Amino acid sequence: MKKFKQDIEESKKILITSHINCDQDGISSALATKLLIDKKFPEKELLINIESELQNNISFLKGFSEIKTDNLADCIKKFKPEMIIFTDGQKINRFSSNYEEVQELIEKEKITIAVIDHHESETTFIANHHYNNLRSSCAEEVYHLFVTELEFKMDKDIAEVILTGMIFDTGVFTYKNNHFRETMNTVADLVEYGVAIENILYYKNRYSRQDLEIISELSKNLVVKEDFCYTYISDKFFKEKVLKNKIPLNLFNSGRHIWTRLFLKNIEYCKWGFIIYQSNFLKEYVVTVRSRQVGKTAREFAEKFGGGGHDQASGFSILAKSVKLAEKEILKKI
Ligand SMILES: [Mn+2]
Repeated sequence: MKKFKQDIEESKKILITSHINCDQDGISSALATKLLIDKKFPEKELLINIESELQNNISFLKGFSEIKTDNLADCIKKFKPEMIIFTDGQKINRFSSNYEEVQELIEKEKITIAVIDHHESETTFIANHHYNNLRSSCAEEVYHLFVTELEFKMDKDIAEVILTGMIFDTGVFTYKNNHFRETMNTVADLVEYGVAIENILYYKNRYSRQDLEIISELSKNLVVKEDFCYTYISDKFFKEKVLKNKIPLNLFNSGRHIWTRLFLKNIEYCKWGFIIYQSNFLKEYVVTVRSRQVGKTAREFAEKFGGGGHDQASGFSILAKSVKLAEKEILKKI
């Protein structure tokens, strides 16, 4: 990793990027990389460009507003970096819709490539530097690479960026983690810089009025059976709120995601459950299924209808003339 540091020192312009459909860990790891290099080498020209819509629930983080979201190949042509650091992914097609052009530019301009990731997947990068220890978040990899190994200096803002990536990618430290003790030691380090976990969770768990409208619709239509429950978005609600754009589709999706995450598996003693809702295509209903790690799996149920997914999280779609008819069809097969 000494060579990595040397390559940073020798590059005047460094581009930092993360993947398409960028999540909070991708954004945080790119931001932390930029802030750490900037603190050590303030004379460098650093730019973050992520070819993606950005999750704005972490827009409170330092440097967020300076992130560019242009096409990556166009950005490389304009900015002319000597080095590119890719974070939170190790397949080049995850980083741009025209990744072939990105690859050509890298070869033609002999750009130094560094990849920082934490996924198990195979890599398709020919990188000069590759850092991946399969930790539970990329933000954590960034911390250990720059701070533990290269001894770059930290501050409270950088600590907040890193801890945010960690919190989002670990499901607030609840997902299986083979490096749990190390993760918790890192949290302790970060908190000592003065970061308030409560503040990060506030931004993570903030609800809009539209979210609450959807939560209330789904709660109102809830049916609880012996070991499962289900609910739906009524055709009337979808027509009057979503199709008339009183609740734009992205906010509609955000609201039902929240209900799914907070309630679907957690009602009374239900072991599994599902939500029926209209997609933007008329007369096609989408069903989201979730189950606890006991009893029937969500996947088994979804497969009965030609769907699929993971054991605990899956889905399918069904054609029906109304949501009540979709409900009837589904209940027949339980
Ligand atoms: Mn990640």
